Amino acid sequence: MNLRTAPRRPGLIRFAGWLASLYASGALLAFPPAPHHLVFGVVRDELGNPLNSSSAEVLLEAVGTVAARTTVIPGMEPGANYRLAIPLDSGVTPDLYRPTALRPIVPFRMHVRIAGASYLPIEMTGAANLWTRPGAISRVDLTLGVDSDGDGLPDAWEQALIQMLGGEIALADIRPADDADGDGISNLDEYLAGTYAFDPADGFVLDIAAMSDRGPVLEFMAIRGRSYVIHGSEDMITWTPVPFFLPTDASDAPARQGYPAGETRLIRAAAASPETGAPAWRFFKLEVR
Ligand SMILES: [Ca+2]
Ligand SMILES: [Ca+2]
Repeated sequence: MNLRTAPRRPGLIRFAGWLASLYASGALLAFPPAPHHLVFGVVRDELGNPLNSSSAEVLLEAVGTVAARTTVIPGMEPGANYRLAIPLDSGVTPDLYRPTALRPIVPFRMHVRIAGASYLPIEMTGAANLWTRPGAISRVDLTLGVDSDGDGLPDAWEQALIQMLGGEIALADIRPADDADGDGISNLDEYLAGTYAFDPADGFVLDIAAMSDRGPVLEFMAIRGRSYVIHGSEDMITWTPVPFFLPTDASDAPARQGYPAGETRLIRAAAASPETGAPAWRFFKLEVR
């Protein structure tokens, strides 16, 4: 029997050393973990109103375990009442840096828990979403309630609209892109803005109510739970946010960048003067979140 021993060759040793260093660097990639994926948005009730209770919790569940949770904070910031940092693993090694960390691609679902009851938001009732982007920020608005025709509008909101339209039509006759009251605002946009989709006189309107020494006074109906930002333009092409003052603001208070509505009421907003050298605002529009 001939036993042959492979000669030691410097080149092979260097190659093995290169492999070892590659493995070591691969292990390093798994810790620290990939950056969190930040999810934020609005949790709305079945009538479209942003949740006004701080006893609600948003939970992200993946593979049967709760990976992250946060509390709903009414009026937290314009256009958001929750913010959830989701731990993501870099997925390089078999062991997750912590048991609840998500791999870069994993199905997940978000639940909302209120007073011990768990609600699956409409947006999560289809196929589970995939999580893919460490370090990114996603907006995920969540709507509670049942959406039996799957059009994104909760049944309760559609039924209320059907009653106000005479009760003769079915859920399937209420479509998000339709304009039930013919005021130029789609049913979906009325749902999001909190305006009456059956009343053409109730819409999402921004008026110039007066001129003050500070500038134009703009008027709009603010709906509880929504946030509003005014934009101005000189040419209807380039728009910039317009800071403004409310009549109740102290004379030395800084201008507001937006208005989070704690109640439904008419708002009169005096636009601040544009910064020196900036174009004058001649047109205004209102954004609701
Ligand atoms: Ca529906
Ligand atoms: Ca409408």
